[in-house]
Amino acid sequence: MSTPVRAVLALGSNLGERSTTLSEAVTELTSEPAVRMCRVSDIVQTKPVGGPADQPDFLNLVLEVETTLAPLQLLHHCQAVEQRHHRIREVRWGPRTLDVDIITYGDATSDDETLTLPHPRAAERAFVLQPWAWMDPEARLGGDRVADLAARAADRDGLSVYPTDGDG
Ligand code: A4P
Ligand code: MG
Repeated sequence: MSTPVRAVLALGSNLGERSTTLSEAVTELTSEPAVRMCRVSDIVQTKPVGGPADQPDFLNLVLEVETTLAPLQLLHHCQAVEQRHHRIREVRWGPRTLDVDIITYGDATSDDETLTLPHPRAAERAFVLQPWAWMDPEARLGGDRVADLAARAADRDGLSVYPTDGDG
């Protein structure tokens, strides 16, 4: 049995029943016996970064897990959960029912385009950094405090906490 590794996942949705999709995805991601839930952030509503100008706002959250899956096994698990939500992805950075990205996998680093670690754009995105910093005020990414990166991110003003009794 391999030693469990802490990984941080970022989830986003801007089509359909967004908050329901996110909470089902958290359940599905952590129902796999090799993936144990550690912490989950609040849901934030965020202005789209990149992609078509007129796409709807996103809901985003961050999930910390402990896993014995290897990095590529974890990526395939995340992609299987995306597929269960009939993800539509016609345009890069365009609207999607569910996006699951691996932000960090322990201290692993990789330039492989199939799985780049840490996620190459996470350090500049408040929609990942801010919920992560609220969930884990001590979190660090590439030597920086995640909270500091969040405060500097260009999209930080487009973000608000989404009420948990929201209708999706
Ligand atoms: N891939 C490489 N590294 C990773 C990783 N660390 N985690 C590869 C997950 N996947 C990784 O991703 C394309 C390929 O990236 C995959 O085949 C995988 O092998 P994708 O999820 O299929 O496509 P995508 O999401 O359209 O593209 P991309 O480049 O991953 O987009 P991003 O960077 O994830 O950005 N604005 C707001 N407010 N909220 C959002 O959630 N999301 C995006 C997507 C843009 N703007 C957003 C949001
Ligand atoms: Mg993605």
